[in-house]
Amino acid sequence: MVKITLPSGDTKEYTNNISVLEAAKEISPSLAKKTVFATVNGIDQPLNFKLENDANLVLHTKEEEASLNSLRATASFFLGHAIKSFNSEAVLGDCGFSDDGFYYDSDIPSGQISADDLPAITEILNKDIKEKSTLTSIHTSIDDAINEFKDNTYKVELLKSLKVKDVYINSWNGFKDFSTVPLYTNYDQIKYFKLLFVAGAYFLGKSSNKMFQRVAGTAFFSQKELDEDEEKREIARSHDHRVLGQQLDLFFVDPKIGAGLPYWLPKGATIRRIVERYIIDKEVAAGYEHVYTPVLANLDLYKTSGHWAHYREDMFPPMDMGDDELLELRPMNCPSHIEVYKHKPRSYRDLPFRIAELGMMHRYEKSGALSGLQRVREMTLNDGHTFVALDQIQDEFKKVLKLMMEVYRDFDIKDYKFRLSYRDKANTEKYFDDDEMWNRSQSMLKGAMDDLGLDYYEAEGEAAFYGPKLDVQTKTAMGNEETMSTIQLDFMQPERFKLTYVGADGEDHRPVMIHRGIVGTMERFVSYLIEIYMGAFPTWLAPIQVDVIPVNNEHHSDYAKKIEDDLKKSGLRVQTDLRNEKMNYKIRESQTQKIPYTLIVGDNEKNAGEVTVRQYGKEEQLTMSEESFIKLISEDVANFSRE
Ligand code: THR
Repeated sequence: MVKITLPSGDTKEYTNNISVLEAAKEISPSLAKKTVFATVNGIDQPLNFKLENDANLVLHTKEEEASLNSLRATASFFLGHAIKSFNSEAVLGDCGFSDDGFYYDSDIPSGQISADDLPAITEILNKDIKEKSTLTSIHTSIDDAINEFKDNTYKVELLKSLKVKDVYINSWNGFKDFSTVPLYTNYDQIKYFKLLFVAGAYFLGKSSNKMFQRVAGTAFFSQKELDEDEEKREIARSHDHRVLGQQLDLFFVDPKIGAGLPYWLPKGATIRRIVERYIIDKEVAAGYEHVYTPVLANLDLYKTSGHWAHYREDMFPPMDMGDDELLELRPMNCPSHIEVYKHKPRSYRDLPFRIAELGMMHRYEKSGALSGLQRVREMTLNDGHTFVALDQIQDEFKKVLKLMMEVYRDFDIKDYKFRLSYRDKANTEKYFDDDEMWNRSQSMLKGAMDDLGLDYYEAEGEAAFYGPKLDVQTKTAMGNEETMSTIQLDFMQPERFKLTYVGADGEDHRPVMIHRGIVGTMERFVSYLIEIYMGAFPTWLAPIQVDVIPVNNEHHSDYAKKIEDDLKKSGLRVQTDLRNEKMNYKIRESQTQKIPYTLIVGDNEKNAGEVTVRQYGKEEQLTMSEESFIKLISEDVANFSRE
């Protein structure tokens, strides 16, 4: 017999070897139904764990978050098995539960899982879950687990990276995996789940590591919760720039023409042009000189810069032009700007020397990681490189940060975090192996942030190969974290290119480079704007600012056109809707297209030289003179905000 003590202090005697589930049933069958796992003498154990000795027993029921984690870890385990059944070549990587679901990362050498494969994988999952085999989930030490998974280097690395001392080795029908929580061994209860998407995920979350394909899903204990979650995701989708990009005719990406190569449609291009003009003006005012440099260069340039040795995985293969000429699409603009610096001898009087460009570059992102305008293969970076003397670093860093803050204020960007991105010391393939340089530049960057009293978090393995970065991290509507702006310190490339300036002492000195992107790439920045504004852009950014609607095409088109012309002369972006549709339909359309101002013009307006104004999202209408409207909208544009 074993004696079990419950949290209430009550004790019960059972025959030896009774399982947790059976013990729960003895207490109450309805309690047993709700139990997912138990804590036995302080250690979490699955339902089919056998109670062999006297124990303190705490049952965990479905209401607890830990139980939901166990359910999702179990779903993740079966997902791993389903992926392996779907393609036996799949190498399995990270897996488990997350805040809002579960996931499994895999790498299939001959191809990749796409969203189209999710129904087939779901079918395998459903079949597996119905199969009545025993699932074991055995508590074990990390060291034993490392030994158990020694054939899969990824699993071994994952185990080593864990902060806990023990894990669970899970087995089912010959399939083995590990988890950090005990699985829900009554796995036929995994009924309310859904696979949601496929995305790229770097191993251990470090962008310097290999990218796996992540299949993500969610699971709950009831249909109701699954439905509520679906509703929440629906709201997120209404922010999703890919959905809005299509609805509002802003851009498209067609994998048949080129995956990750976006086409900017007129309205999207207008937003981009406004951002480009805005940022160029801002930078010129801040002392940057704008240049244009080529997207193609001799491969040697990227051999000198170090990109070829440390960044090759992200680069397109060189184009062999014959006669030993190899041309490379640039993955970054820094080497081009270095060439601008090198073009003439520089003196200390030229420093800080600030070069900027809306520089187009190409990076070979894995197809699974591509997403609308957020993750692309061709991008235009609002790039800038400042060449400074050692004692100018701090000051220039602060200037860049100030510029960044002004830009954020103008675009109303509030939701972001600062990340100090360091190298991964162990990864000498990705990062220049120079401890002194890294220690110096990392502590300089951290020192500058501490001086400014700004909050940040630190991340290893996120630095550029040539130096540490201050990254500004934002969240996409779908919850992914992306870098928007970046400020980077680089001692390496000036060294490799042997850059010099003549100092006040008449001697040659080595400058330091600060790389920076303020609004980041046009692609990612515009996608961010689409998402934060949900397509309802403030007037200064809206691709169409005014929609003029005649009450009756026959009688009021001329007046509508006249208004359009007048407004255009005032520099506004206007369209007149002369389609053969009813006025109310056109007004609705104007709202669907989220146009800031709709002007309705009929007899009264025509006779009085007025317009009836309706603002996006508002019901009331105001009639005013044309001049008053021009004044109103001009103030709105100048204020950079709809409010
Ligand atoms: N080279 C840097 C980058 O691509 C920019 O200069 C910011 O991240």
